[in-house]
Amino acid sequence: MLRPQDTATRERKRLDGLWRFALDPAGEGRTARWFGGPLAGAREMAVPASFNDIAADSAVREYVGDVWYQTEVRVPRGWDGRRIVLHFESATHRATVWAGDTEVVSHEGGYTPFAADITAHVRAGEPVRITVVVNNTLTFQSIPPGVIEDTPAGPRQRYWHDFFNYAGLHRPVWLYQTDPVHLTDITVVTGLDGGDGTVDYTTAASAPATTRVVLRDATGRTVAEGSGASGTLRVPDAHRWAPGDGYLYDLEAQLLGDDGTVVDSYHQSVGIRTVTVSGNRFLINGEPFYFTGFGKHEDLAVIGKGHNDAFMVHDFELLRWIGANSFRTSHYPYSEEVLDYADRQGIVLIDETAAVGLNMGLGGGIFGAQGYETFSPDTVNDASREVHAQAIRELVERDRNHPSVVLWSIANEPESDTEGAEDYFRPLFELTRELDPSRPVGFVNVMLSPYGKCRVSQFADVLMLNRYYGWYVNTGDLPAAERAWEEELRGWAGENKPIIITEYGADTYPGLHSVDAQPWSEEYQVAYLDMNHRVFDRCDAVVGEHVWNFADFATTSGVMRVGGNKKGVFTRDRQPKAAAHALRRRWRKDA
Ligand code: GCB
Repeated sequence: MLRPQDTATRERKRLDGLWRFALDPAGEGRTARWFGGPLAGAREMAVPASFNDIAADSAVREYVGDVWYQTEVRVPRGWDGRRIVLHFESATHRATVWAGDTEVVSHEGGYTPFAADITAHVRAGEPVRITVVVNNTLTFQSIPPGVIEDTPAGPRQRYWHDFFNYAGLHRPVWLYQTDPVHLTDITVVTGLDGGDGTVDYTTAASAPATTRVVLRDATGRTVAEGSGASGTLRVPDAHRWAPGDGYLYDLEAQLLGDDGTVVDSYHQSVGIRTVTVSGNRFLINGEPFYFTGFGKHEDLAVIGKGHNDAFMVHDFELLRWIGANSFRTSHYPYSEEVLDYADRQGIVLIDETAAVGLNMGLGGGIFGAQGYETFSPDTVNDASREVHAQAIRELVERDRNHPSVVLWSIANEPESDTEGAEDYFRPLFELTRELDPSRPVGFVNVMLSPYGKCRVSQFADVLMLNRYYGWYVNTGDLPAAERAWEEELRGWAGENKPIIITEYGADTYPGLHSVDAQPWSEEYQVAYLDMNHRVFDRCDAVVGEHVWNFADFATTSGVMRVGGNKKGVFTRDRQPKAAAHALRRRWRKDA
């Protein structure tokens, strides 16, 4: 699926703004055909944004079930005879869409795009009513999983991941038009041959047509041309995409009509670079790369997981300020704006699916919540795995052309020390490699499944470890933590694979100070990070350090969380804690 673009042959219209919005606690809207007319009793709701924190109402914030969104859009007059598509960048966690009275598409999974060809249901120059029912329920067959439990206050959503279950239309919605004969897909894979770059491209179209491609450099100069639906372009003396140097070429693919006119044109940015794993090294363009950065979240006051350009640019400025060269899209695929911006900024990404919380031994990221078996016919089962497989397919399809993405993470902290886990994950690793042989594949290992016990890391090209020595274990005892951590890490290092520490962190209440570095104080966060860094620096196989987390973020409430997770190096409104300055001294040799 190609993302909407304005090109010489395509036009798009963004449907953001205030939509009508209604909760459906009785679950009656579908049978009562709420899509059949203006939504009764609706309030207004901002799109894109999570709906949860917008209303000052806990019934909205904690709501579980169907919510309805509706808007009316006029199809531009000039779009007569064109193919007209309605495109959602995401709907969390699933949605069904109607154009007028006609159901046009349903989609499962909260963080990947979907679209419907609505040409047959609209007329150029006329308005069309768009109604969307978004459902935010998590079950054992959703990614991420969850369960609805009855409480005296009514049904409550429970889940095993440690961030608030924000939902709704978080990302832009588009209406766009193309020629009836159009490009449907473009894939690029780049390589290096001495100083030259190679770009393997594959295009697909809705009907047989002549295809032409032109590759231009950042100044607009043509550097290579090709014809045919697929082929290889050669770029003499290529400017490589590299960490810190987000140099992009522009590949324009064109479909030609019978008379030789261009009927469709689509632009794909291309960063020429390679990614390989060799022994315990992670190589970008053949050179060892050391990841510095964070696990992040899409999480902001009021708009929840709504994308915001100003915050995105600011976050990347802070990444540069602190000396971070990378981050992980923990724990779901991020907005495509973020991926595009990372490409242009030369920021390296570990791209993660929404498969978080497949571990019923953890509660909200914290040890101890019991009561369910993770992998069983009644919990996470074969049907769940197929949903997970589809989430991987959609992630790889969406993000495979981004040079910033160097590693797939197919799950965060699943149960991984059991036979059930091994059986569940083996085919998912195979699938990911089949979909994209050009990148390494991994998953993020949890502390409950330490070296010697994990049965899933055997499938991974890179070991990604989340460890909280000195926080959840050896709390406040950094000397003991340092010994235990180093001992475990030495075990992993024997595997001869690169190790990225994908999480290490300590909750820190901003402004809390203590002379002797007590847990929760800013001093402790600094001392905790220092201890970790001593351990990493003694272990050659460690090729990266991602602190948990870039910023404080919202979670469900609980005795372990004070107004959310406070492991941020920045507060939720992006003020630095003492640890931010300490990290800057470590990561920026020039600071
Ligand atoms: C983890 C999880 C992350 C949590 C973090 C914590 O291991 O991957 O989602 O937020 O721990 O702070 O407990």
